[in-house]
Amino acid sequence: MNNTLPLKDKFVGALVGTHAGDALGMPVEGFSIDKIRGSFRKIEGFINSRLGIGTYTDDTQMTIGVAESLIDSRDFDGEDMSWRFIRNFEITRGYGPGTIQTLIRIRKGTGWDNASKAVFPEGSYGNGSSKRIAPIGLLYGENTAVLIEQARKASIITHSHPLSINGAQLQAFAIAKALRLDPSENVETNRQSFLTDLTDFSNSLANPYPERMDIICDFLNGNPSEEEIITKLGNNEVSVNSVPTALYCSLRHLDDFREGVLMAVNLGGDTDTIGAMTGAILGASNGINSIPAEWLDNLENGEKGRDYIIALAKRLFELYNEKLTNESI
Ligand code: R7I
Ligand code: MG
Ligand code: MG
Repeated sequence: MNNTLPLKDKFVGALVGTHAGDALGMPVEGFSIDKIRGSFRKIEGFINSRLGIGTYTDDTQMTIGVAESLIDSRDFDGEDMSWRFIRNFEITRGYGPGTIQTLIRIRKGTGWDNASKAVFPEGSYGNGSSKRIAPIGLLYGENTAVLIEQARKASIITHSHPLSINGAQLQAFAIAKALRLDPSENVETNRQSFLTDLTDFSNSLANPYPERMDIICDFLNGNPSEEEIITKLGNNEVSVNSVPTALYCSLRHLDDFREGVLMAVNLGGDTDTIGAMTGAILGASNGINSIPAEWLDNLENGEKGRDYIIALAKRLFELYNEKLTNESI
């Protein structure tokens, strides 16, 4: 992979970017755009809230679980990963109801690949599997067929609806491609190649993903209002109404972590999650040093906080290198 930015910095950027985007959006999750404007005019940085400045939510907590499991099992292991989710679970982080019920079922003995239809008969179409998929995109990005399958398996632990599986695959693919962008290249060139890759990939997915990518192409050629973005791409906790929105924010501000994540959060709705997904993509493309220093300083840093997440990303990078050497990815 030719890149002027060390790949390790990009692995760290993707996981800390998830934390930063999540923590930035956390205080206003569920706010309408009008409520955000009325309360803050525009969000420009961290805001205090019930959980405290820089605190992450379920999005980052489950991303940590995915990374821990991949590292310790040295590959995808659904049983191990589901128990990481259960052991790391802290209700105050704000989990989706379907995810909570599914994890309870697994804890009571249902198999990891069979538990996720507890609440929704066809499986949840929430964004709960897309939001945590960054480590899969980082580890398995060498081979798209492998990436697709590993993202599917990591999704179905809690989200087995085809639209959630596709959302997780699209987000994982976006992270894998962002990792391979060289930020020292011309941003327009990078944007075009990233957009082409995402559009081609989305054509293999169920509707409305291909339709959403067409809207993103149109948006990038114009200057849509925030209302138009919300109306046509969505900003809620459903996969099809949040993964494409994160892709658009990332494409629009491909060389600017701060602006991309702020755009995501200022749209309102599922702000922590769209912020986390945008942060993962822009951290993967631009690396840890693209995250504003004052934001890094504000991230929670307890037992499994910022420094732990940095160490996890470095261990995931080591595993990636070992697998590359052994040709096992
Ligand atoms: O997807 P999930 O883990 O929630 C993630 C959200 C993020 O915003 C996190 O930050 C956290 O706050 O929670 O949880 P699920 O309960 O699986 O799905 C989220 C929501 O999507 C559900 O509560 C439903 O509103 C909706 N949903 C469905 N509604 C009807 N029928 C998901 N699947 C269905 C369905 O099949
Ligand atoms: Mg959350
Ligand atoms: Mg959320």
